[in-house]
Amino acid sequence: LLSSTAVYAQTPDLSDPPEIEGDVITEDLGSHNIRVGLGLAESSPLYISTQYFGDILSERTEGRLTVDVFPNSQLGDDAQMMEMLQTGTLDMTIPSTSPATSYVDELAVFDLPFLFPTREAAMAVLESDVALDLLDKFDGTGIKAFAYHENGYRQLTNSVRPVESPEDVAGLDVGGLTIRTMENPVQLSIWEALGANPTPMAFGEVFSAMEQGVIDGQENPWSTILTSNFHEVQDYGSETRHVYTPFIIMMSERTWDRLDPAYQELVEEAARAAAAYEIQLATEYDDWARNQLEERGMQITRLNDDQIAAFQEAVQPVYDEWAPRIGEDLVAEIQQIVESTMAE
Ligand code: KDG
Repeated sequence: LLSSTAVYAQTPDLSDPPEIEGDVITEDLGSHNIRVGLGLAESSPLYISTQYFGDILSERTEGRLTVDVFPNSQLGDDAQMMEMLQTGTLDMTIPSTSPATSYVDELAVFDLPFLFPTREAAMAVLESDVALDLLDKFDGTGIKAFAYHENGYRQLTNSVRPVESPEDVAGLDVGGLTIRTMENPVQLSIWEALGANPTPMAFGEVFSAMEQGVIDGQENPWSTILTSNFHEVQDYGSETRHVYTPFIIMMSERTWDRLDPAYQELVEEAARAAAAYEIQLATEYDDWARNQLEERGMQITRLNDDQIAAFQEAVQPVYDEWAPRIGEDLVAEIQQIVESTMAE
């Protein structure tokens, strides 16, 4: 396992982790090694911030709490790792909200396309009581959810053709692109509405499915596309920004129950600090990753407002179908927060 300093050195343009502050717990309240499984790679902002989470715990407990991070879906995919939290065979994971909707239906609000016109709007929502209350809904599932991280704006890549419009996705005469989606019904609806052949699949299988030509493309933030080396098997990218989904940092209730209350408090605090740091890293990483991808040969299409509007219009049926199921009130509350940031 790489140390956080070594990990950090891989991406020189990113901010250093904030100074670790707060009291050190000198009393021996037991020793625990916390295993965290991630889907993403070592160079991802998520991995770097999870190392920072571990550094906080270890520094503030004189090494009695330690964290080992297992990246690259090596312990399982998001769905499997959440099940492992329930059974207590894994301590922590940080999945996308999309597969977590099988525990908390309402999290599907984040799957709605073009919900956040700006990152500021997304931040205002993630910090709001409306969003934080959704984390409490994990109560009773065997999982304890602490905070949102940023996954970010998702962009489309494929190996077949440049995409500037929904018609390019649907491929009118030649047939729709086969696009891997996250395992979530709203994501499926989005790509159906765009005329693609959507194929839900766990993240860990995406690279080889693209390499073998089982799928034409996928969609993820630039940082994930870069750190998972998708550019090696994808020639075209489009800056669609069609969905903004967060990650959730979560722990097995069984692990949580074994921790002394003072450690529990520290874990919660460290999770929030790691989330804040990750959001900063992810924001910094986004443009940098896109430029890196271009330097490495990916042809990236920027879309103007009219082109984005065409995608927005094409996915309108997704709102009609899903807003009532997710809850009209919740969707409206989130949209209100978004609008309040746009009015400023
Ligand atoms: O650890 C996070 C990943 O497992 C996953 O959630 C990444 O956005 C993702 C995807 O496309 O599945």
